[in-house]
Amino acid sequence: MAPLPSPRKLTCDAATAAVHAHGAHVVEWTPAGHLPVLWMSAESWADSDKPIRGGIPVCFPWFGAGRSGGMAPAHGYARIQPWQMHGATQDGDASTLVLELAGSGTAAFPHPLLARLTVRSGRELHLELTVTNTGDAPVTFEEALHTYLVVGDIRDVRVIGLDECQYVDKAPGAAAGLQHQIGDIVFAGETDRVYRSTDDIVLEDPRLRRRIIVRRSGSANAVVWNPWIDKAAAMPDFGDDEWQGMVCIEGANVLGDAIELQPGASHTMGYTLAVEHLT
Ligand code: TA6
Repeated sequence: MAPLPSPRKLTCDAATAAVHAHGAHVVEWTPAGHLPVLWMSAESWADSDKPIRGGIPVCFPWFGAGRSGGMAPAHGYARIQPWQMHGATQDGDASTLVLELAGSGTAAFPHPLLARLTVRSGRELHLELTVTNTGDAPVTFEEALHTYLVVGDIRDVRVIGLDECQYVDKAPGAAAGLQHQIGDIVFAGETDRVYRSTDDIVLEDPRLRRRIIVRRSGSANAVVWNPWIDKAAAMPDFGDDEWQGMVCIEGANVLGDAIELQPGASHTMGYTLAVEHLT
């Protein structure tokens, strides 16, 4: 275990961002004229063998404990591996960074895959996760860009755009089977849902007087998570009261929407954040 080096800063007139080679982890994105958009726990680990709490964890090549359970580490190995970071480039009003992780997998997941994350920080934040099957057999994997967003107070926000979508409710004691979203999502307890959705999602935050728009491509699922009181208290890398100031809205391909790649094939999932002031 070693302490993490400082992240790579991406600065341009339109925004400031920071990216760790550890896990290809975006830990900051602040567009000009706005408050920071990505939430980071004050209690986050900063060790080379642990995931960072906050920002945009890259969950790959499985989500949670995997589709059949029992997989470790949680959310896959990619977020605790050192990715190869290529040089940053500037184009007009954005800075772009490419990171890659190649490997033959693990004993539990013995599949050679190449993952490439492209981060483009400007007036919007755009991520593309491209996975290539570098082996000679088909492989099925899960992926999520597990984005933590800053909110003024989780009890005041609403998530718009998932109305009528089906979801799996992973909160403790939740009903089994597919549920059906009625209207906007508001928060009054631990919320942990995997939606089937390809539409844009809007986080409306009256306290910070802004809306955050989440746009996805190549992503069949959106995950919405807030740990609330008990789960926050149970996580050593999450402050007991920090649940009030964050929500995760993730782009993903998980569970029944896991991606199968033939040898030599690639798949790209896109995830974009935009911020607007509420007038
Ligand atoms: O995306 C929501 C979720 O799967 C929750 O179930 C919770 O476990 C969260 O991810 C955080 O997982 P982590 O392994 O980063 O603590």
